[in-house]
Parts: sequence; structure tokens; C-alpha cells
Amino acid sequence: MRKLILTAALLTAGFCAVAQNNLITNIKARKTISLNGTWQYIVDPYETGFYDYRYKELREDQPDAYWNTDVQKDRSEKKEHGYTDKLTLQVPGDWNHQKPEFVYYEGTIWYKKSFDYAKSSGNSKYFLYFGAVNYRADIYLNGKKLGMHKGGFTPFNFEIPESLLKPTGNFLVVKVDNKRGADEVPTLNTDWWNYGGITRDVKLVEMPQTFIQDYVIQLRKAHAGMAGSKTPLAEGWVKLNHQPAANESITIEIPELKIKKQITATDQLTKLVVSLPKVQLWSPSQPKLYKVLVSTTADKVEDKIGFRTIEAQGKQVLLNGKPLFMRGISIHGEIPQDVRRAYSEADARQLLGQARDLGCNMVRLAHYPHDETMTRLADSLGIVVWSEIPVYWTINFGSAEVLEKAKAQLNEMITRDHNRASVIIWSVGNETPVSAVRTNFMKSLITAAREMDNTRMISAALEVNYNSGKNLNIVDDPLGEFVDLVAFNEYLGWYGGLPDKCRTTNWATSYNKPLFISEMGAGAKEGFHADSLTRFSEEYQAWFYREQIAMLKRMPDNYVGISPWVLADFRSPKRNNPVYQEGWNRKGLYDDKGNKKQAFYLLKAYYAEMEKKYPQQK
Ligand code: GCB
Repeated sequence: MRKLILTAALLTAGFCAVAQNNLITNIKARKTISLNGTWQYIVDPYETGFYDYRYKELREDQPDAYWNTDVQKDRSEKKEHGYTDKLTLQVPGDWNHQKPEFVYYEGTIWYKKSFDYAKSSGNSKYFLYFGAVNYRADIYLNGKKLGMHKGGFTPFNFEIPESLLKPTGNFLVVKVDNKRGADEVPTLNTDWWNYGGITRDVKLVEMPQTFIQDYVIQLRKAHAGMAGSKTPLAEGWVKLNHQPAANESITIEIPELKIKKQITATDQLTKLVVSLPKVQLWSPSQPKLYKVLVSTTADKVEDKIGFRTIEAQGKQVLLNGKPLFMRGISIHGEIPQDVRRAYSEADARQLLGQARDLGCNMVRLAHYPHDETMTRLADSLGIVVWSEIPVYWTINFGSAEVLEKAKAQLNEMITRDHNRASVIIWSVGNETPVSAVRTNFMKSLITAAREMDNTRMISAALEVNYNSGKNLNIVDDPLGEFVDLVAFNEYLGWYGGLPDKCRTTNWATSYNKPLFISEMGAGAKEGFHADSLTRFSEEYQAWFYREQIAMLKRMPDNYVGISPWVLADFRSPKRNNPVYQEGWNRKGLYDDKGNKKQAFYLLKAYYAEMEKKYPQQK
């Protein structure tokens, strides 16, 4: 189903290449109806609705298939499946938190929604859009398969053949399978809970026959060949769903700046350059967003876009040309109070509000792309974002197929968010073990990310070489050569030794690049008090933070920020201490009820100091 479109001219032009998928971006600004709400389901651990008794995939028209109607033709027809109001789930939402019997469920659940849709009188195209389904989704409408998608955290859409959509009684079925797999992304082993289900919005989208599928309008890096030019230039492209007619034009408008520019579409993808005199740059202290309109004669889409430059230069990260110190926090896409995946604007407000309370100007959205409301809200709050794909730990780096799966998720992540000023870092993975095969795999992802978007920094959370010398830990992972920002995770005082180890430890990287600490943290059960040598006490975690912060003050001069692990306690099947963990990773600065632990205040005080030191990037 995925269309591979790559414009060679564009690649050679050296600017962002076109996204290689058919995703309709900025979905909230399109004509849609929501298919959220109550869906009926069948739980199917043996995948009886998909395979026959010889474990062969059922034919599309086979009545036993669960995508086919559950209504008997007549009373003698055998039906061994059926959807019922007695069994329902809410969409969006993972299934795990909705029914006690699904808490640990990993497998297949069939979702079914009936809906009516009065088509417009005009000549339209119709799509089904899913914000995210974890992990594999097979989509069927009125018994016909529209497509299959893998990847639990990125959006996708499938076109509905016009004749298939009925005014009443459409029968939409989604087979969702969240079984983990050795050759999937992520793989079998993760330190977070594998929430299953239709976890983000579902929409029916109505588009004109010819429409604007996607567009990018962003400032390029200040040092990327614009020396001498004082007027900020926004560059990018507009991607149509069709080959343009002769002289078909595209209009870009930014009313507040009195900009209205018409360009002739040269191809399905047309490059554009817009000069933005008098633009007020986006920054954490002034997160200015402009209304931007992109239109053709047939279609018009409205967005809110911020303009800023971001780049790694020597030892610094420069935002709009000024050094940026990132006062970050790592966040999982989870609402611990309800033990569920985050998906809504209210959820984003909770998570980003908690980060704000800590004094953050940056968040690391770990370890997978979060809901679009997060990056949209970060845009309007002025919080810079690290966005990551779930290439985590021990993916099968030797497999070309796995690389394609990772690239597809990278592509969808970048495509969805490439107009978000808040997003400054694309991360291609976390703690991947050093080997030549791994490095090649990660290098291909970095190359792909740069081809898709060369206006942002590329990074990955690396591991540390602890064996380089007595008191010196070096970040020398060969991947450091290819990233813009060298980032590493360290747990000195939690994994290996006690926090006082920080007193004698120094850090360095073998690369002449900015250095970022993408994780450090220690576990504590909120409300458990003891002396600071007692693991899981708030005092231990506070001691850890005290020692870490003292050590941070001795970091080399290319140290540009940190995103400690982690904002809030989160569910993990790997955390089985029956007294202190009970299935939770307890490294949160907030617990699962939203209470602050002692360490919260220590990090907050450190951030207040750093804010004073770098006042220009509040
Ligand atoms: C890490 C991982 C993170 C874990 C964390 C921990 O290094 O990147 O996903 O949850 O450590 O708590 O051990």
C-alpha cells in the first residue's frame, strides 16, 4: 500500500527530500469526521479470525473471517464470530487499562465500528486515518482489506475506494496485534509496558481529488550556505497527491507578515523559498507561531508554524544563533495515574505542565514518537523537543527488513512533525550495543533522517565506555562520528556503585561536538523514607541527584544540557521488587499519583541556576 515516491532532483538539490509515504499531514486542519468512541471487539489470541485450521490466511470473501459480516444470511448459516455491545473498548485508548482481563494481554483483538457517512456532492477522495495503532494493524472496510501497517507510534492512512463507502451501515474492522517480535521495532525486550490497541485518533478524511498532501516551511541552519544573507529564508516544499497540471500554482500566505507568494508547481513535489523579513523568531521565551496557509485552486490547508534556526556548531548548540542550554526531562507517553497511554491534549498538558514546573525548556520524548498533541503543545509553550524512534537496545541490526521497518517509522515521525519549531532533534535510537553491524544500521538511519530533514540536529542516546581510564569515562561510540549532537546515558550511583562515585568521575567525548546527557536517574518509592544509603528511599534518590549535580558542574565545556530519567514513574514488566516497584520503574521525579519526590526540588534548583547562566534561552 505504501507508495514509494522519491524525487531524484530534490535529493541532488541537497535540501530535505520528500517523505517516502502517502501520509496526509496536519490532519486536524482537514475535513474529517471522528471515528473515536465506542468500538465493539473480539479478543482472538489464536487469530482464528485470520487463519484457517491449517494456519493459512483466510481468503477475503471467506465468511469465517472476522472482517466479514457477523450477520447470518439465514438461520442455517454457521457463524462462529460476532460483535456485540456487551464487549466494547474506547478508542483512542490502549486495551490494557480498560478491562482487568487485558492488563497483561499481548495478542490480537479485532475492533469493529459501524458508521454512516453522507458524501459531499462534489468529487472527493476518502481516507481512513489512524494516529497510531500498536503494533500491527490490518484495516478492512465492508469486507475489503485497505491495508496493513506496522509500527505502534506513528500515523498512517489508507485510501477508501469510492464505491466501497456507503451512506449507512459501513462495517469497519481493525485487527490489532501487539505481540512483540524479535524482528520488529521495538524488539522483544523493552523497559516499558507494551500497551496494545488503537491508541490514538481515528478519522475519516475527505479530500478533493487533487490535494496538498504535505509541505515543509522551515528556516534552514544558519551556517548552511546562507552566510551574508541577513533576511531569514524559509525553505521547503509542497507535495501534491498528483502530478500538477501545466501552470498549476501553489500559494503560500503568512498574513501577519503580509506575505503572499505564488509558485508554479513543477512536479508532484515543488520546492519553495520564502524570504521572511521582520519575522519574529520562535524561541522558548517567545514561542511565536504564525498562521501559514498553503493553497492550490482545489485545496487549502492552514497551519501554525514557528520559525527558528537550530544547529550544532563546534561545542555548542545554537538556537537562532545563540547558545542553548537544554534543561530537559525524559518523558514516557504514559499517564501513570490511569495506567494508560497518553493521547489527548489534556494528557499533553499534564506531562508538559509537570516538566514546566520543574523548570524545563526541553523534553526528551522517549523512546518512540509521542502523540501529535505533545509536539503541537510544545510549539505553543516554547519547549524544545527530542523526538525518537523505538530503535531500542538489541534490535536485529543484521536484518535488512528490520532496517526498513525502522526507516518507515523514522519517515512517519519526521513527516508528521517536520513543521514543528519545537522539534530540534531527531533521535534514531537508544543504547544500541556497539558493533560494526549496528553502526552500519544506525548510519543508514542517520543518512535517511538527513535526507528527509536537514534543518534539525540528528542524535541517538549512546552508551559510555567505562573502561578508558580510572576516573575518566569517554563517550567514544563510533556512532558519535555521524550524529550532530553526542548524547549518552549514564547511571553512575545507581547501576554500578554508589552516588559518591560521582565525586571522582570526569567525562569526555572523543568527538569535537556538543555533549548532551540523555539520561541519568535513580529509583525511589515516593513516601518511603530512610537514610540515604537505603535503595529506593527518597533520600537515596536525592543523594544521587546531589552528587550528580555536583559532577555536572565539572562537565567539559561542550556540555549543552541534560534530560534526566524520568519525569514520572512508569509501568515496566521488568521491575519486580514487590515492595518498592510492583511493576513500576520508580525513577520518576513524580510518582504514579503525581506527587513530587525530594529529588524533584534538587533538579529544579539546578535548573533555576542554569536558567540564570543562560538567560537568553529561557
Ligand atoms: C535506560 C533506558 C531506559 C530505562 C532506564 C532504566 O538506560 O534507556 O529506557 O528505563 O535506563 O531505568 O534503567
